[in-house]
Amino acid sequence: MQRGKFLTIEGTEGVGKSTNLAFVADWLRGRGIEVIITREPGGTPLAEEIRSLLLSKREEPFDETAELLLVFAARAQHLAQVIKPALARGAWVLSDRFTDATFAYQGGGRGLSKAIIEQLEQLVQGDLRPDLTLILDIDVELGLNRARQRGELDRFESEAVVFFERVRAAYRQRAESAPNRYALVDAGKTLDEVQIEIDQVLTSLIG
Ligand code: Z5A
Repeated sequence: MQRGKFLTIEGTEGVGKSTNLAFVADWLRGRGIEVIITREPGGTPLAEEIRSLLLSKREEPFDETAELLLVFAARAQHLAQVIKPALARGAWVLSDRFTDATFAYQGGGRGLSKAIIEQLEQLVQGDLRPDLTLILDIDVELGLNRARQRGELDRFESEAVVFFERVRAAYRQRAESAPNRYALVDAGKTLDEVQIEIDQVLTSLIG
């Protein structure tokens, strides 16, 4: 059995990940591919509990290393229960965020060491990396305006603009460092234009 492909979608707030995730899933299913949709942090009942811990606002300051370790704890569970079994039986996995979000939010945003994140990545994932990561890129203020229209903000969404500028820069840097693994999509365009670009990326992936 041929291993399925592992696709992830990333970006800063209000960039349209959820909207375009559904588009990618429909696109692949329309070509007869079995697709599992999942997300991080989360994707299993236990990992979703960790997600609630990470996203909820609290009075106690959240230690940045504790945050980093919780993200990877959720990921270990997600990989073991969902991602690896699905890939092994030939299904494709489409995840709303994965480890690039850790490099962007905990690395870029919080300023934690890239080398430490890489060590945890190796510990938790071994050699498993996404086959393709779509990074939706948008002006931070424009994305935050879209996100704020959805109502109450979670712990991450409440960060300052400068935090998201660092997150965005880290994503862009990753895209530039490995153009074969990443597709950087301009998400500031209309939804139709964004999806034309995603269609082209997927067409070249399928070959
Ligand atoms: N996090 C972390 O720190 N470290 C990690 O390792 C991981 C995660 C894995 C939860 O993520 C938090 O976890 C996240 C980072 C942290 N920070 N936050 N917040 P999340 O992915 O669940 O949360 P989110 O970023 O808020 O994602 P979201 O709810 O899926 O929102 P979205 O992707 O931005 O997209 P959307 O709902 O599809 O779009 C937003 C609105 O814009 C919506 O009304 C759309 O109709 C509209 N939209 C979309 N595209 C367009 C275009 N092209 N034009 C106009 N309007 C558009």
